[in-house]
Amino acid sequence: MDARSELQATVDALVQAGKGLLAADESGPTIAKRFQRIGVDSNEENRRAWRTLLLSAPGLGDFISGVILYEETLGQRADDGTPLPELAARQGIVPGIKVDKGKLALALAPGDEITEGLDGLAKRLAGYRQQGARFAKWRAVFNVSDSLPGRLAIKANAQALAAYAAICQESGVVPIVEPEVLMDGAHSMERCTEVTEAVLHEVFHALHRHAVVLEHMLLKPSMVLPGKEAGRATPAEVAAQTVQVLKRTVPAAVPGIFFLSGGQTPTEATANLDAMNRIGPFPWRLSFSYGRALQEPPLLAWHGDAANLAQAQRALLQRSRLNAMACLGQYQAALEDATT
Ligand code: 5MM
Repeated sequence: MDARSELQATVDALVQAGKGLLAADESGPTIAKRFQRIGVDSNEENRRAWRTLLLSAPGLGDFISGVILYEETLGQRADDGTPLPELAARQGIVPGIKVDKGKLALALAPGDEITEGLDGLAKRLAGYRQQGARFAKWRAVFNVSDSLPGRLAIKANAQALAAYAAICQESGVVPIVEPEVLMDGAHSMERCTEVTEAVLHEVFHALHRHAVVLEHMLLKPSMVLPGKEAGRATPAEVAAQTVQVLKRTVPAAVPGIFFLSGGQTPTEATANLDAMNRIGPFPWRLSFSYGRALQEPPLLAWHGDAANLAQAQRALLQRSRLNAMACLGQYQAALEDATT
């Protein structure tokens, strides 16, 4: 298969009606934070057990088309020796890999951050491909205040996202471009709208400059929401505002927009996605690429105890099913009470 057909095949496998992505790519410090909540030590064995539980949930492939993994997981095996990426692939779930190296303070721009990881990326991608990864993810983070993010942070992160996406495509790996406008703070929904629009404009300018093929990439944005300390917006408000920003900034050639949950509760993330899909049709598929909003219920059910495995897998399936319905605009809050 030539490189273009391979990228297209991966996009087709990921972008399916009524399916989304599971983000299970928490770095060391982040997974430690998640485990701390349930009193579980973040050692390699516990991380392997948790991610094996997720990827082996029977029927997960009915709702999940791809999973984003952390580098360590790519090399881990289930108890029977099956490599974890293969466990996903057996369920028809495409394995992907987080390739950024995290964020750090942007020099001479107080309060702003930049994501790093471009050095040696092409070489790393070749290794990840051998381990089964067919797509990648890079996350840029934007803090919000009256003055943040600054122009420099918007431009520098857009540039890095575009350079990453171009390197991925040249390596036969589909890039997911993730610009996250954070919910932290007391900013208004209007301020989030303004920042998200500015960020997405700059990201697509940079992608164009870097000759990234829009048909062979996916976007993973945050929804337009008020800051966490500024109260809540209704799903109808979130949907209207988010869709307006996307229509203004994301070219129709992009096949799929897979939202991050960003600190919303699992039910909020589902209801907001559903509200968007009720006001379609759109040129792109609108779906989910949730981490916390998919993993929180099964994590609380698991508690690090193998005896809770089946119950935790049922909780993951239930959340995945509800989000799959939201992709079709068919979610109903009453379904939250259904037994898992
Ligand atoms: C924003 O985080 C991404 C989506 O997860 P949520 O739905 O929970 O917001 C997630 O893929 C994130 O990029 C990974 O968890 C890696 O995060 P860290 O901070 O560990 O690099």
